[in-house]
Amino acid sequence: MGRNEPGKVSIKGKDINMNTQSNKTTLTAPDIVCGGCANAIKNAFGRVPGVSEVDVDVATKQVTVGHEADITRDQLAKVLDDAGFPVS
Ligand SMILES: [Cu+2]
Repeated sequence: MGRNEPGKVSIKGKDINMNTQSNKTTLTAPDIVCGGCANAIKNAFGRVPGVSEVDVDVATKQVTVGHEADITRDQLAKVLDDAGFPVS
């Protein structure tokens, strides 16, 4: 009891992590058709500083990116675009 978790504060009952300010953005790219596409997209985002996680759902053609708060949706869309998967 009484153990403090560094960086965690509670505001009005909601736990907020002050260490990693991260956002999640979901983008849809209709050209995602198979696991190869998913791997290519994961590799592309793996080279982007500030991106912490990437989840690609081939069935729904959705890419969910965990990233630092100062990365915009447009920047993420450009990464997908450059990898050959234009965002709808
Ligand atoms: Cu593919």
